[in-house]
Amino acid sequence: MSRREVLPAAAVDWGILVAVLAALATGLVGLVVGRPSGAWVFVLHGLAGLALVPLLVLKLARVAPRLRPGRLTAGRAASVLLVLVAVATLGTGVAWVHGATVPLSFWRLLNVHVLFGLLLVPLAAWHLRSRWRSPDEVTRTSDRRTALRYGALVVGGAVTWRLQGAVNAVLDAPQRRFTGSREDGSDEGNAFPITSWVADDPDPVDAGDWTLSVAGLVERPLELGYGEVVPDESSGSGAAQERATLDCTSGWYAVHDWRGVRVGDLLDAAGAGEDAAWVQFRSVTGYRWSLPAAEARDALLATHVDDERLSHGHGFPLRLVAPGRRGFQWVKWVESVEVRRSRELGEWIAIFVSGFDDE
Ligand SMILES: Nc1nc2c(c(=O)[nH]1)N[C@H]1C(S)=C(S)[C@@H](COP(=O)(O)O)O[C@H]1N2
Ligand SMILES: [Mo]
Repeated sequence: MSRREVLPAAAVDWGILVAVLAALATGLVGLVVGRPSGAWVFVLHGLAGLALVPLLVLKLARVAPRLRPGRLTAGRAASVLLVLVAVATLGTGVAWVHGATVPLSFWRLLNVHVLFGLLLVPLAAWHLRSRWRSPDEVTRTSDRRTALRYGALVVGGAVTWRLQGAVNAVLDAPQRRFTGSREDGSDEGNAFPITSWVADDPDPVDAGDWTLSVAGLVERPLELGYGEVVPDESSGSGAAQERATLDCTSGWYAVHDWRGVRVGDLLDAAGAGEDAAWVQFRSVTGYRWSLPAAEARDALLATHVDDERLSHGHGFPLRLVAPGRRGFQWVKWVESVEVRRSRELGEWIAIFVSGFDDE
């Protein structure tokens, strides 16, 4: 380590790589975490992001002389782009945590953060192709002082993490759930955000033409009309009811009283078999998702939200309410329940492409 360096170059570069990989992994996993037991994933995500700040400052201080306009090569231009995207990712993440909003109609700052984060992957991969450092270099160039300074960095990050709550109190920033989502439209019936994951935007479903099919590994497949899933619209007597949180990965959540039929009751009526392991919920658009059978039994197919009939945008006539799951799994406009032996992996594609083949 040269006299003027705070940390050896290899230690900084490897620290950056490890922190980026940790932030990427926790960021992706966080998209499917909906229960408080998974809150640590988001804590790690924040810590990885915070650790990147001083590491990137050190790195930029080191390489800045190489980036003067006269010395710019194509490879270095790509590196500059990488830096810009990294700063944008960190900036949008920090701004989101502190309650910033962007005036981009449909997009929330958290979407922008995810987009920049994903853009980092190919840019970073390209950068690493030509700048790979052997991990041996870290041990060769590091000493006790390096380790102590790294320790200070970690402690500093943890202290910053603690301070963030106080800063938010001063800023009067909106509260976040452990997932990072902010409250929007709870207990207000249909007046909460409408989100379609990518392109799903079907015409309103005519309840008269619509049926719900319950099929697959069952003894008696069912075909139910709207009147059979919502026996008494006004009182909802005999209907299943549940208070649950819809938490969208785009950064908002809403808590509502949902009413409808318990999936377990449908499965019992149809005589679901012993080998039923998964239950798939399919939308009129082809959008679909599966839950493990035991969890699916406790889920609701809702016709109402806070005593209002579901609006078209929220999935009329029937939508899945899957407590503890993230919003993208709460299938709207459900027309089929299929009991299955295994999970269909094509769901992961369907949620991205359904709606594109409509026209
Ligand atoms: N069929 C279908 N169901 C869907 C979606 C979709 O695009 N198509 N979007 C999902 C996403 S990403 C979320 S967050 C919730 C949003 O429900 P809402 O529009 O009622 O708020 O619905 C989910 N169910
Ligand atoms: Mo979502």
